[in-house]
Amino acid sequence: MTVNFPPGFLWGTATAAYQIEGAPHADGRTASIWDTFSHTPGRTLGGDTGDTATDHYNRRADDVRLMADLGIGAYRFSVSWPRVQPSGRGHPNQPGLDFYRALVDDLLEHGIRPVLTLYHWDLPQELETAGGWPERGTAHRFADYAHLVAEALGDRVDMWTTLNEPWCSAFLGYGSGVHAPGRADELAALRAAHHLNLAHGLGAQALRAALPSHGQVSVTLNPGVVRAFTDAPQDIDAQRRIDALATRIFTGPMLHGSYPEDLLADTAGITDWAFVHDGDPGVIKHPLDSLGINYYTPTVVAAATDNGLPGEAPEPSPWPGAAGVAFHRPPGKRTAMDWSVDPTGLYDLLVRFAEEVPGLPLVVTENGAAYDDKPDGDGTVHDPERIAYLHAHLDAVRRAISDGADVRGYFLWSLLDNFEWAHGYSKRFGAVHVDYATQTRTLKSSARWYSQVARTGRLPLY
Ligand code: PNW
Repeated sequence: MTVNFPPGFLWGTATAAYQIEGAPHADGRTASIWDTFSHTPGRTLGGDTGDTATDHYNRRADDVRLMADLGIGAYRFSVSWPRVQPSGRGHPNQPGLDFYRALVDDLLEHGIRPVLTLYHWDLPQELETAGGWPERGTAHRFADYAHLVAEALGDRVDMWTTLNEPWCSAFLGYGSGVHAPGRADELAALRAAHHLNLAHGLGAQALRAALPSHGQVSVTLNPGVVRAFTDAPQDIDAQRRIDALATRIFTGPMLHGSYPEDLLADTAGITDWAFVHDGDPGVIKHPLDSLGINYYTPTVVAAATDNGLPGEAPEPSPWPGAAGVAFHRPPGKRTAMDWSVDPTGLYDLLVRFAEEVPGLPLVVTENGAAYDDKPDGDGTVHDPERIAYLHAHLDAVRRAISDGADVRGYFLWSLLDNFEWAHGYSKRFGAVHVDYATQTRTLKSSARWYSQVARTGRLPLY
């Protein structure tokens, strides 16, 4: 027996420009904040950079053929802003746009639906030098960039996403500083979050103005699945605080037109939020055609207990104003990221948004797992743990659909092993193994398994 997904369900794989492309100096591209960051000693594991990555810039056609051979129906990729608008403002760089046009044409030729993300973290360095996301002007630069890409590709791409995981951009980039640009400043992180929200709203407006009427506009979030360690009131309050900072800081303005009152109160010691101008919430709440959800693992929180001893200096936190919250290790099996495997979290998220925003289609724009995959010598890579992970999470999607969630697609992160940000090449998320010394691609058994699921629209019972 098998279970079926709805007809038309999109089966995809996902990547991001800096994680796969390489070719940082080709055809007029300039540096992004990730070039600067990864070339700064001590920022990434082993000093890894995206200079070569999976060499996708030169292997685009082969990689598309690989997806076509697997029967993948949709491909979620991102455009590198400094490739198509090198200084972050002004005229487009035609050779950069030509790369994405060729990619999209290859996809369409093979019947693969292109799903384009405008911003997957690679801000042009020039815009960071001018202040980056903590500055309001960056949101306006983003809208101009959105318009430019829509003008160039709007005739052949109909699924558009403004931002990927603005939480990571704001709070890992400017809060904890473990992502580019590596700043650790609570106020800057909150300002960045607002200007990313504003960029989404202005960018969505720019897309609507430039796209044909069938163009769909979306955003991808990584909403937190935040669980309380116990049901003691102080742990429930920790859960509320982290849910506000992880999720509602974005979904409040984007879906409901305002910042949550409790978030404003929790962060009052950091800012009075005067950087939110009258009219901003109205811009940010732009009607969406779907909401993209990325999910990997849940978070477990409790109220921090003070043991009375002088503590160590705290690490810079990605949670502004939440020093009173302790993070616990969730139970269960773990991936190579040390993330716990918890498919119920994905079910909970999908049902949450189905109830919170009735009528808004949902798309799982990323889900997947890193494992220590090794070729076994006879040309195959066996990754039964990844198959189990994918199976369990797809089963959670199916359960959410049967409980009423309108989920339209699922994108496996990732097509290829790639540059896993601060972890460099040490973490392999691909359905396809990459030997970085030779750039040889080898299908993992999960790729063959996922290919069957994508071709049939059915999840085999496990
Ligand atoms: C997402 N966290 O990143 C990204 O969209 C991908 O580019 C990335 O490769 C993938 O998930 C796997 O990590 C995240 O620390 C990175 O909470 C870090 C976090 C969450 C998401």
